[in-house]
Amino acid sequence: MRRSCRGGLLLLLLAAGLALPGCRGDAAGELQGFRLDVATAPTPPVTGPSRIVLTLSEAGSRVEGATIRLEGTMTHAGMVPVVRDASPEGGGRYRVDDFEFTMGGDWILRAHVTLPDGRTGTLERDIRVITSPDR
Ligand SMILES: [Cu+2]
Repeated sequence: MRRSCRGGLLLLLLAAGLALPGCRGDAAGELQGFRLDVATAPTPPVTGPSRIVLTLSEAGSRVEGATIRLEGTMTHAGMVPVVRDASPEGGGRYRVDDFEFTMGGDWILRAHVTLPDGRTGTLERDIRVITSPDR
């Protein structure tokens, strides 16, 4: 059973590696305890112009008075991120009217958040974008 033991050790090492902090290389880090919900129009999201409404909450309560810069990117090399500032709408909602999904595929929407008390951090949501038949 030597072989399976070694496999187990490898798995353990991999798990330890994954648990290392700071792998994402974002200085601000993830905002713990907060939640970001994403709605797009059109839905489901397609390539081209899109309106995005972000809802920020903490423990089920909407968070007003934050500042959010939305960065949309993909995991492959050579991708130019799409960055927009969101406008507060009240009720913990923040809107971007002129977002643009420049490619189809798997996107990461990363909200750079400044909370009303000055704390900063990021929240991410993955989103799949369909290639519009018009493009
Ligand atoms: Cu891309």
